[in-house]
Amino acid sequence: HHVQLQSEALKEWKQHIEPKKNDIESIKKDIVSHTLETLCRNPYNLDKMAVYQATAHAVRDRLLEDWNLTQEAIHQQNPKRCYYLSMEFLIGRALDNALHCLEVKDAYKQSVKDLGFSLEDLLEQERDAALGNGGLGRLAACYMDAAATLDYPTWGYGLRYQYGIFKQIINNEGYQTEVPDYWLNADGNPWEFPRSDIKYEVQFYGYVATKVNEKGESRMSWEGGDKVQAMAYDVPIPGYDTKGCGNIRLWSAKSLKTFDFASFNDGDYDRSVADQKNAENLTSVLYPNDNHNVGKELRLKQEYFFVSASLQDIIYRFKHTNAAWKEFPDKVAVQLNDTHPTLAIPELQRILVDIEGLEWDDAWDIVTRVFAFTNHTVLPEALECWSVPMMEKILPRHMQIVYDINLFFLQKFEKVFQNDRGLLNRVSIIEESNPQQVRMAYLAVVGSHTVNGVAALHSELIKTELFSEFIKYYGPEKFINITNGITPRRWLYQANPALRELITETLGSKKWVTHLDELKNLKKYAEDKSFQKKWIDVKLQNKTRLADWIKTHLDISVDPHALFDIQVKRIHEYKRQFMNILSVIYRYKNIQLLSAEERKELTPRVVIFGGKSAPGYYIAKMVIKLITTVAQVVNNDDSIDNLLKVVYIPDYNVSLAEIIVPASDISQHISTAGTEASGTSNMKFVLNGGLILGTVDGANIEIRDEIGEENIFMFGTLSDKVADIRHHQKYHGVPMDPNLQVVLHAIQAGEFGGFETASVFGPLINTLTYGGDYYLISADFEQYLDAHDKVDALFKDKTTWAKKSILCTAGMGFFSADRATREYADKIWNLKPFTIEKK
Ligand code: BZD
Repeated sequence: HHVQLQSEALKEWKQHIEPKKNDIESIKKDIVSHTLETLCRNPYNLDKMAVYQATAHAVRDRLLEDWNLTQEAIHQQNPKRCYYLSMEFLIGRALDNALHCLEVKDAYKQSVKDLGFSLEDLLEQERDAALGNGGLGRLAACYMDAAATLDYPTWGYGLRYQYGIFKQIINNEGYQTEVPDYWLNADGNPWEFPRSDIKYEVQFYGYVATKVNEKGESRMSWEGGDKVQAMAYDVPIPGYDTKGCGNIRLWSAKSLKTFDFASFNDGDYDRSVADQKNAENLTSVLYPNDNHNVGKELRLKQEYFFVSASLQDIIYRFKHTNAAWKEFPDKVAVQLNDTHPTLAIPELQRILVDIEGLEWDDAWDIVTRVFAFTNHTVLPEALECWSVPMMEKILPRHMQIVYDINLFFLQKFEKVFQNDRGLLNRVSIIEESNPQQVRMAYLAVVGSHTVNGVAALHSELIKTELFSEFIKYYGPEKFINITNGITPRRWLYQANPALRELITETLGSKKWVTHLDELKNLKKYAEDKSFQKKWIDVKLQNKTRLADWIKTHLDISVDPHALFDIQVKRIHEYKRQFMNILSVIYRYKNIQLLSAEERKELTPRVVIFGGKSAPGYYIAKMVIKLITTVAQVVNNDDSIDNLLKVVYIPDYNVSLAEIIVPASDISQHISTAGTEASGTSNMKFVLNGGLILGTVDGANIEIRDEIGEENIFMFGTLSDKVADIRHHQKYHGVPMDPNLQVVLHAIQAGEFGGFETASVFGPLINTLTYGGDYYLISADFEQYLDAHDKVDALFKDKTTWAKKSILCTAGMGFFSADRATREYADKIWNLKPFTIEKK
């Protein structure tokens, strides 16, 4: 760290800095001066990007006032702090969100208009910060919003990937292709602050030696190897209705070796910059797999780089308060967002024992009082396991520490369950495979004081399945549930202005924005005819906005009065987009059979899909190909009277979600029971008055309990029946649903894309037959079609539909990220808000 300068004069002058003013004249001045001075542009040399940048700078100046106030308040109050360690933050755009949180959007709109531009145009210039795959990364972003809004002293830590999740292009043949997302382009990112004074060294490889420390004790020491530098970038996170402002600190890898002059002088220019490039590669790209672990060496290095830099920073800040190590757990809580940051556990143990000279047991006591672990999946293929030889090479000392953690754990375990060797093998952090593997989820359980699942069913499943053996030792209290939540700021207030205004006008205040339970007061209007009319009109506006987007970007015409049926999420077999498109084919073939008279009874549907497949996930990519192929056929078939349209929205991301989510009549959340830990888009759709067609899985269950079972379409095998059905299929084959059989025949007969294309779908169809229908598509198909019929029937009854839609929104108070974040603070972090003025 740099030598810190003390300047009394600066402190004094700071008092004289006037807060920014939010009248239109002041805002205009600020935008113009940023255009001229920050960007060095002028009226002869302007484009939308430049005006966006200038506007963003003007807004960020205001955000920084709050950021500085917050740091000062926390510094003075010195509360316990919480750090949310996540390899992903799927933030999306910042400008619109900041304008809303600071409550200056109208003033900016007018200012920008006076200068000759449209604010909505400028907002579109911003690239999404897409540093995440899906639900896990978006959850982290929602929790940072809530923590900032509630004035919790909570910081996020993450990685500053130069390439976020790839941009998805659907090519002319209807396949997904991937293009790198170079979001940190030459325009610069006004929403981050490079902290060139905050840098740490991170070590890799090398060997372990024994050393005698100052106290004359023998200690292990990690020596040699490579070093890479981590540099901090801060991303301010606005809170709503507070002068507090949160922060996410992202690490970027820089080389310590600037330049190899020897190679340069030899004329070997490639070599002279190679080390630098190698080091910087560490934080180049986000791994694009969700719920699938590939075990790549670079990923392990990313995880350690992240954990090492974050812990050094946390410890540096702690030491600044001159507290003793034993107070560390009273001052610091660290939440591990899935197992990705789990190396923090052996890393803190290493720092305390090897470097700080604590005894093992004292160190371990501190470690296990600091960390808590959130599990997001029970899918076996998603659980992180690292090969022991690989860890030994890259992190030799950590490997030893993990062995010791495991040994001491098993010793205690063995005292209680003496002769059960099978059990000891099953709970071992080391899996005795060839090569051996480190089970990161087990390490996270053993090194944390609390483990939580993300919805009630999921938290039960981790207790009864994934971690059932650990309960025998720890008891059930260590394992708790905190059902996920979403931020109402981005997902209603910002994304759905028409509904926001209607709700605020009806409830008579904006209190609901920070107290989402207030929405329950909408219930009394559920049957009010004039309110229903306004409600229906809001939905129609939002559907029209999406229809316009589809027309402009995809040149497909859809009728906003049709039923909008939406499934947008990562493409995964367990999420069953395949089942959805199979039912669409069933619907299509049915329409073909109907007479003109019968067709009058039908509800026109627009079925909308969106979502990315992991680039290496062959079956998921085939699902996309099937959907786009069906869309081609259906949308060009004039004989079905526009009763069905199928739309694939390419490159689904946070910004698109803000347009899509408010526009659903029905959204689908149809995972095989027991596979979707929670789901969070289900919450977003229902909050915006969309009904759900879903399975008895994840948070769907709690949504049903909150809004009432008469307001949700649920179907399908229950989770406790899934294993039996799979077992039965293995030995007796898959009983094929007759309607499903018809659909599969149609595909195989070349009705979609001809015979050549049909053969492409062979492996996809085989997932339903050969070796069993693992995700139970056939088993659930009949119930699924029945549920669709009920949706069609109800949609004709506009009044009842409107009533249910209102009751959906009214019942969603529980799913606020504010409630979830408070639960983390109370049940896990033991964290109180700091004191700061309200706005
Ligand atoms: O986490 C998701 C679950 O699948 C959802 O059910 C749940 O709602 C959310 C939030 O709790 N998990 C992920 O999104 N997981 C990943 O994206 C991921 C990323 C890298 C490695 C493994 C998983």
